[in-house]
Amino acid sequence: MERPSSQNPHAGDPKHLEALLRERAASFDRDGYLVVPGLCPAIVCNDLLEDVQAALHPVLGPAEFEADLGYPGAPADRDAEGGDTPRRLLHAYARFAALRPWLTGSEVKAYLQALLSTDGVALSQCHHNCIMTKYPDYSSITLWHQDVRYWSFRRPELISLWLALGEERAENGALQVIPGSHRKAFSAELLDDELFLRTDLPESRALVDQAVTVELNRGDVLFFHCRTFHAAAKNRTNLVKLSAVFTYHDQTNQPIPGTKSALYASIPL
Ligand SMILES: O=C(O)CCC(=O)C(=O)O
Repeated sequence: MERPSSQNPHAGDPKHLEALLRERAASFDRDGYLVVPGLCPAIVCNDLLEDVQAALHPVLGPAEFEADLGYPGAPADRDAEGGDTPRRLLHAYARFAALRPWLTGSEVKAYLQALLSTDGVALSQCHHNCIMTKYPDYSSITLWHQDVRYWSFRRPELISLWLALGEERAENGALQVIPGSHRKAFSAELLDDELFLRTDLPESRALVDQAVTVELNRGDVLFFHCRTFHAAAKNRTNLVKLSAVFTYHDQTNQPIPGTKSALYASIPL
């Protein structure tokens, strides 16, 4: 996939910034995803990487392991070979102080205000909020899905921020997205019992044929809508892939009380 040129939106004059954000919001609205190269400064990525490495060797909880999810290709259980392969370091907002000022800072906020069309943005502590790992050998395949399937908010209008902490390419399991899928209405038959897309049906095959692989470098950010279908393959390289993933919503779009989405308070930006 072609990557847009690197551009710091806050470097130019306010009029230019406004126009740039408007243009990018229109592209997000159409495609359901947006790549912003270099949105996270190198110093923030490097500090975070240091803390993440310390939390992975040995794995410090709370964490989720590939075997816990049982996605295709995952070790059968925690006692199987590769059973101790982590998938996600959880509660990343609370754990990784190096990232907090950037996650709630002016640049990220300006993007989310534009993409969500609101002044009041909040970061959810209940969804994603993790360091996503993809290890060689024992990482699994994530089938086509929409993140909103297990989320309970008044409106299915949340946006996730995926920060690459290293190169993301097809070979190491970069995310793939189906452009425009956040806007399509789907019949329930297209989804299996776990709400993954059934790719054996011609209608869903036609969708998957439009998929693009989102290639990222360290510091690049992918924003994607919670209804955008996405998937990822195994990591076929010998280096672990690390990404930080967080989800934001409009403050007027509150989680439904009593659901998992309401377990922890959101952080207003
Ligand atoms: O990196 C992957 O395997 C994709 C993860 C993903 O899509 C998810 O957890 O929702």
